[in-house]
Amino acid sequence: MAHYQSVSLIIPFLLAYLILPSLVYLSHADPPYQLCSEPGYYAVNSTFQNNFDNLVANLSSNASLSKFYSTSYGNGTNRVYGQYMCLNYVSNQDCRKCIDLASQDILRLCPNDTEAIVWEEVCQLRYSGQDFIGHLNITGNIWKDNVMNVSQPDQFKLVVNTSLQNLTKVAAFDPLSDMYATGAVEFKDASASMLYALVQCGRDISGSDCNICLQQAIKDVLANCSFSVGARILSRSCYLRYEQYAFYEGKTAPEPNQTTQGGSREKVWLIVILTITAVGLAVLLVVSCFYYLRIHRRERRGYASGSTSFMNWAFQRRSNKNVPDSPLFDFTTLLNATNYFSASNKLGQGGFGPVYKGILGDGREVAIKRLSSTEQGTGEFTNEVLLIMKLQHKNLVKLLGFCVDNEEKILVYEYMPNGSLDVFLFGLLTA
Ligand SMILES: *[C@@H]1O[C@H](CO)[C@@H](O)[C@H](O)[C@H]1NC(C)=O
Ligand SMILES: *[C@@H]1O[C@H](CO)[C@@H](O)[C@H](O)[C@H]1NC(C)=O
Ligand SMILES: *[C@@H]1O[C@H](CO)[C@@H](O)[C@H](O)[C@H]1NC(C)=O
Ligand SMILES: *[C@@H]1O[C@H](CO)[C@@H](O)[C@H](O)[C@H]1NC(C)=O
Ligand SMILES: *[C@@H]1O[C@H](CO)[C@@H](O)[C@H](O)[C@H]1NC(C)=O
Ligand SMILES: *[C@@H]1O[C@H](CO)[C@@H](O)[C@H](O)[C@H]1NC(C)=O
Ligand SMILES: *[C@@H]1O[C@H](CO)[C@@H](O)[C@H](O)[C@H]1NC(C)=O
Ligand SMILES: *[C@@H]1O[C@H](CO)[C@@H](O)[C@H](O)[C@H]1NC(C)=O
Ligand SMILES: *[C@@H]1O[C@H](CO)[C@@H](O)[C@H](O)[C@H]1NC(C)=O
Ligand SMILES: *[C@@H]1O[C@H](CO)[C@@H](O)[C@H](O)[C@H]1NC(C)=O
Ligand SMILES: CC(=O)N[C@H]1CO[C@H](CO)[C@@H](O)[C@@H]1O
Repeated sequence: MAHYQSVSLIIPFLLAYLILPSLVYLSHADPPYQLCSEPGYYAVNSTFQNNFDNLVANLSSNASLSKFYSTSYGNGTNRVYGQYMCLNYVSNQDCRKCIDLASQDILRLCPNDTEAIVWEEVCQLRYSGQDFIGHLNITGNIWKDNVMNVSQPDQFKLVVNTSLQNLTKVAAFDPLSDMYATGAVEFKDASASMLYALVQCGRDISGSDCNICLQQAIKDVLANCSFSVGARILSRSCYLRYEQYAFYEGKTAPEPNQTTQGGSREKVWLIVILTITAVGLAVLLVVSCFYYLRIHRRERRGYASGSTSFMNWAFQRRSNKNVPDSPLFDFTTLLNATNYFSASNKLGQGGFGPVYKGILGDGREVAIKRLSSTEQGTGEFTNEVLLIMKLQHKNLVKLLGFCVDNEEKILVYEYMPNGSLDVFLFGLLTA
């Protein structure tokens, strides 16, 4: 019977894996966002296009060196001006990745435009045939907010305002700030206890222009996003964001309540479709589990009976740390493998937590998923992971093991440089 119990335990786990990332995705703003110039296209194979291509390559190559850079390329009327800004908290390596992504998105979203700007999760990229460098332009800001609302909007608005005003003062007028400031203040709400905010200005504008830019952004955010638990303002020369979790420390959004109300019809349909798909997949999995277990039991008939239950297997594996392929990793090993979960090792953000690249002591490359929060108890978690490891298929990304240490629950996968279908299915890397 232990087999059947284990199988039934795995279903909610898999369902959570399949459905939750999609819900998280739907309840948050999802970049890229863009502003493209209305008139004005450059011709194919023109000097402008050639200059644009060079400019973007130049900006991109600089993104691994600094968080902010402006430059231009070409002469006369075909000169193209460009600028990028990465949020200060990201590593140079992630900045480079973000600008590379933005370079592709800006071409895709604003094809042949003589002027455009694109905002990604942690960076923005901008170019124009006009010289905008050092010139403030606060028109046409974009705001994005979370669909979830706070429970005390008036108090929240007040705290958001003072917090952002405080940070703006630092970013605009403290010469040591690099035109960047973050801060956290206490704010008790139904679903959270803190407010985390970030402001940043382009380093080409003056402190007083930075102040003007952020004041406009604060005005926009208070006028348009006052009920949201999180929001961001995308402006040409500055950026503003607040959340109820420490996003600038690499923290991820807490899981939303599954009883989330509101949202458009489209979203409801999406959730319905995703749920049906997930249930279908789960049923398929259960059927294959039963099939597998039946075959497996038949194979075992000739062997000693009684001690073959899954729980026993798990226990034996757990109690024998010298077994070379032990699935248990200790936390210190994983800390060393990921350079203390450094931002530069981060591969991406999954629905259940960030994923890091790690190198084990023996040189093996692994992908390490640090679950941000699970309701499961340690024993339950351990059994489910061991079952998944037993059931996994050759063609899926291999789960090598896991680690449970106090609050930490970590999954260790084989490293696949280019990702694959199950990476998406199991929410390993997708956000
Ligand atoms: C642009 O240039 C490429 C190579 O120089 C050429 O193959 C292509 O036909 C040109 N396209 C147009 C529309 O002129
Ligand atoms: C990168 O930026 C530095 C200044 O920050 C500049 O000297 C250098 O030329 C830039 N490199 C490229 C490839 O644009
Ligand atoms: C811009 O003009 C300078 C001097 O006139 C020339 O050396 C340079 O190659 C030109 N650059 C481009 C991209 O056309
Ligand atoms: C943009 O350029 C591509 C070729 O690079 C061309 O096929 C397309 O028609 C152009 N689009 C516009 C809106 O000019
Ligand atoms: C700001 O940028 C927009 C779009 O490029 C432009 O239409 C507008 O004239 C600019 N405003 C100022 C004050 O430069
Ligand atoms: C949040 O509040 C706004 C304004 O009252 C409302 O339009 C929106 O439906 C609310 N969203 C949720 C998820 O309750
Ligand atoms: C935010 O605070 C500033 C300065 O403290 C104040 O002038 C402004 O009116 C406040 N905005 C809102 C919407 O409360
Ligand atoms: C803003 O700054 C003032 C003075 O430094 C401080 O007393 C206050 O607690 C800060 N408020 C917030 C919300 O950060
Ligand atoms: C989420 O659910 C918990 C209990 O399940 C409830 O106390 C809390 O108010 C909910 N939060 C929101 C934002 O709806
Ligand atoms: C925010 O709201 C104000 C007034 O409610 C509106 O004038 C402004 O255009 C909005 N800002 C953005 C960026 O949509
Ligand atoms: C990578 C790249 O395109 N670099 C170019 C940046 O701009 C300078 C001139 O300003 C070129 O010489 C580089 O080749």
